[in-house]
Amino acid sequence: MSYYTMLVYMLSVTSLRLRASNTGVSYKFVKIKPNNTGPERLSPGWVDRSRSHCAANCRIRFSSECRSFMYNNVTRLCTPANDLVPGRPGPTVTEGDLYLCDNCQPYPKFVGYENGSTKVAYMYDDDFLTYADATTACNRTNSHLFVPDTLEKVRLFYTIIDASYYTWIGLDDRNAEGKFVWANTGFEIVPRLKNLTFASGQPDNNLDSEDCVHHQPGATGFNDGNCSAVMRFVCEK
Ligand SMILES: [Ca+2]
Ligand SMILES: [Ca+2]
Repeated sequence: MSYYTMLVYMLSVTSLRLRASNTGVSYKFVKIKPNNTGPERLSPGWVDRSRSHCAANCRIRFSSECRSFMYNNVTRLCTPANDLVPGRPGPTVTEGDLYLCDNCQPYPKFVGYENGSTKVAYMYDDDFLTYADATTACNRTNSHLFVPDTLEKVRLFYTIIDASYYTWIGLDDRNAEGKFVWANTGFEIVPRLKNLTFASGQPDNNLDSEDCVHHQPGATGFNDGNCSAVMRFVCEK
């Protein structure tokens, strides 16, 4: 075997092994009974051939976002879903039974919170990203930067974070100077909440370059900072 033939042989074996390991991954889904948690639906369901095809198609279409699915044995409706979140409803009669992935790779875990009319799932990330990158990171998990648009959610925000780290919230005036809008709705923060939640003297658009809002260690309230700074962030959905 020439050196070249051997190299080609080694490369082909390697790629075969890679393909085998790629296609050889089988995900184990176990049937569970939801209690006070329910799955987050990823899209409307479709009629599938079988429960195992439903599982496979869920993974193919939604990759690692497919963490669970619902399957109706009679109608064969297959509904793809994500993590289980407290406060979400379990499967309906139409959706059938709930199956949860037992051996999926770790996925950002959202924590459910419910108090009166406040019902959110949040994830405190330990990455340090710019405001735009943090926004993208949240969007990848079908979420947005945390929006403390009520006093209850402001209080919740401070219980989620480690206050010794700079942390983005979903509020910025990137589009119109001085008009701070929420990441989820685009609505402007109401003056009362703005007065209550920003640190004294903020927002000040320092050096004409501060458009993104964050928690600042040691400050009693939010600050508008430079969007290119890298800091921790909280996602919400
Ligand atoms: Ca500004
Ligand atoms: Ca500032």
